[in-house]
Amino acid sequence: MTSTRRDVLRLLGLGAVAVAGVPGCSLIAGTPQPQLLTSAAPLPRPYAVPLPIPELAKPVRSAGGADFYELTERAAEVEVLPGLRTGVWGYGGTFPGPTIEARAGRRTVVKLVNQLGEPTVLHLHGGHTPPESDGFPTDLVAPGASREYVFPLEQRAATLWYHDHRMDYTGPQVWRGLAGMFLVRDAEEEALPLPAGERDLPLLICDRSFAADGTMLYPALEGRPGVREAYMGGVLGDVILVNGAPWPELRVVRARYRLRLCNASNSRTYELATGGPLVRIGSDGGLLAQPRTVRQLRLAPGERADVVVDFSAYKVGQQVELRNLAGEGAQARVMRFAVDRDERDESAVPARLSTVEALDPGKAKVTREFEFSSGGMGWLINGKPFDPKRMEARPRLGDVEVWRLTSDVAHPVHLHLDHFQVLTVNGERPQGPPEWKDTVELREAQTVEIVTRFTDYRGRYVLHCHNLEHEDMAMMAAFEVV
Ligand SMILES: [Cu+2]
Repeated sequence: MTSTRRDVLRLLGLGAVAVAGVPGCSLIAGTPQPQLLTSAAPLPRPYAVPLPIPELAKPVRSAGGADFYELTERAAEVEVLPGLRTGVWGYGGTFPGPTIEARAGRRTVVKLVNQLGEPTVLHLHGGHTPPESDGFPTDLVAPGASREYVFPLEQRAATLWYHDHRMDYTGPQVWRGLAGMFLVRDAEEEALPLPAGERDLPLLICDRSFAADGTMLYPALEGRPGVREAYMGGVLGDVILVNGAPWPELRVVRARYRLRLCNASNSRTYELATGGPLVRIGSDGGLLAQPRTVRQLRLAPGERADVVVDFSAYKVGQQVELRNLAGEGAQARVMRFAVDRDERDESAVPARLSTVEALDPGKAKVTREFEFSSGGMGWLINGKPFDPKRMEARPRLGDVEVWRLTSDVAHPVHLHLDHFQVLTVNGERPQGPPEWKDTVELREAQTVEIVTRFTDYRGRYVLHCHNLEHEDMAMMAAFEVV
């Protein structure tokens, strides 16, 4: 794999930068949008497949206050569509990978063993991680090699996920299956009467498309020239998978469930709704201060939301669809809950969940600008394609900073190292008290101001678009905490 999309980008880079630098020109009209790949495989009717729950990873050992895991990346054949075999790249050979359950403040060490034919990089999305373990996109684990990632997890309980983060190839490698959930728990959250055990459900949502033989379709890395570039706006699948199963169904009891919704799609944004109330209790960075009831929930790639749904509002025999109001046809469906039987429910959603410190933008020493834009044959931040050696910012450890992000088309922007709070969207304060985020969706032609504080670790990190095709086409910037 010698020629990459990056080469194409470099060839066209100068012209692209010049065009992108023209303010107010009508680039948006010609800016690539995500493209739908249509499956040739026979697709199951919705809700015919039971919802799988990924296995919990077991530590290979625990010592010195740390838990040690081994994750082997390998190719495997799994049944995604009934009756067909699909080749995946999976952590532990499964898609999604096993769920890792960890405790805040307890060191979790993951040894990544790469048994694939391509280099990989592991990133714990939402992890407050030292730089050498954060999965900088050029810190490659070569085929046949392994690497230990150390996660101190000095952070709040939260729904995180882990996935591949290799420069220029994150899109195809995540698409092939390299993603899994990672739950951080803590005593504060466990003291609350929230639904737990089997009623605390990780739901990793992503879209894929399949060739007639069940192979996952993805615009070819090599082969016909220009195919990859045709999809630079993003790749959309026509099958919605939850925990790796197409439009699955789960039998539920008449009780509250905590749904840990994670949008692991390459470029699809969902607008999730059940027709009933969704009680939001958590965001990317853990519990909200208070629950907030919503009717629908927007989730851009990389974002998570924890919601409680009370199925006692339904009768036994009723079916509750989780729909995607942003999708059409089959892509408007996600999964279904079939209300199966009565059960005693001692869970509750307390009116106070946690304390969320409001970061004060008045304390910010610096305000930085990051412009996310199209560069013709790629994507740019501040007019430049990603260069892992160039530091776009050098924030000082301990400092509060305001980052002003602007977009042309929609970009879900993900900041590594520290969580942030959204201050304004197009100049307006968002509704409700502050919450901790690590990914925020910039919608078309928006300006979003975030405030963050750089804590604990000096070193190199990245800020990037989490539309994985945008990310792979260079929409990333490195920064160094000094
Ligand atoms: Cu983007």
